[in-house]
Amino acid sequence: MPIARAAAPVTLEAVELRVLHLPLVAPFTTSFGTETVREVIIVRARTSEADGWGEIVTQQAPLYSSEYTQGAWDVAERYLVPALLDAGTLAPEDVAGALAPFVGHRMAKAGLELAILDASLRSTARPLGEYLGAVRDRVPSGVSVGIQRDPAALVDTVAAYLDQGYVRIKIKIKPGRDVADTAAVRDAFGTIPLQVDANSAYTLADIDTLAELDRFDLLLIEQPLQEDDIVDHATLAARLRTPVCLDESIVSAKAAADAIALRAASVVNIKAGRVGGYLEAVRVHDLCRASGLPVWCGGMLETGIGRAANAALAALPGFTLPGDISASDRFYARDIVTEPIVLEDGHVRVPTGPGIGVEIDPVALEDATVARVELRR
Ligand code: NPG
Repeated sequence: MPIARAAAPVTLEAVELRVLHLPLVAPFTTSFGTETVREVIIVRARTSEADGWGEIVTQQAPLYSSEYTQGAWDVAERYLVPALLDAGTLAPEDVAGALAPFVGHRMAKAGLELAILDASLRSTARPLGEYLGAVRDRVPSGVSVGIQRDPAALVDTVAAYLDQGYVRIKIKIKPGRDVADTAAVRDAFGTIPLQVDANSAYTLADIDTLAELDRFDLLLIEQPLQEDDIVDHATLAARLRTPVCLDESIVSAKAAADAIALRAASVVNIKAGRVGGYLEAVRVHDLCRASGLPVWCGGMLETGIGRAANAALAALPGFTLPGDISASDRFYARDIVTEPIVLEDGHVRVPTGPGIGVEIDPVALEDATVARVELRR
């Protein structure tokens, strides 16, 4: 029986959108490119009851998925925010329905829903974790390591994260930077919990190379094939001993149900932005749990806003693998919240304050802002 989730309705008066540019402490390289500055949209929902904060986790360019920051900004400003302002008084559970007529744009919808959910929960002093169904007060923290110059540099980078206490390592791979990189990390650090992420960089023609990874006893291989290659993922999963985990392909609870039915995945990465919000993320969690699949919480280089919300989500009972919920300083020298998430004994704490449980640092927010708009009723 799913837990009933009913948060207080709020009356939306205005929505502020900001584009932030946050420099990364080190370049982050994946199969789709290198990021040195995080571009992200922060949402502030002004309601009669309280203000709430959300984060739209798009990247500057549509490389991870079809969504990108200027596209999210445009659809939010032109369609999504006006629909919410028209709705007037609404409960967080009504947001997805109010936005459902607009196809896609899940990251934009997720950021808006989080801001309204945060406002609602703050108005009744209720923590997000409690609302979502958290059963833990801290969650194990894994780190996602970008592709480095060469395997030796990768070993050095991983060593530094292990020294900091991260309990699970994920390395990014791409064709030509897979078996040797994985072997180098296994050779250097033995049986540490290790997984790889391909971000859709392979096709079934690479099946023999991907099968070579079986000898490394990985926790999983994440999203080896394209977003819409569900049947090919099933073919691959039948051949590999390494569990196949889907990320980009799982855009909704329905997509998760289909992937499970087709045996395309035996593990699921849950990202609220990718599935259109934290409420849909809980539905993906519930479905996977009922089907016996482990899930873990993915990351999109979130600021302190999204990082706090992810920690709350990852405290649900089905999150049995460590997530990409690293400390704020893994990416940022200066976060936009007053108490950025820190690593404590390999774990991060689930915030216990009202709503997302963190406060915004107004100066840091202003300093990082490169565009701002406020839409009113
Ligand atoms: O710890 O927040 C984090 C980053 C985790 O590797 C990570 N994210 O494919 O999962 C991913 C990847 C990503 C980064 C995706 C940037 C999209 C943009």
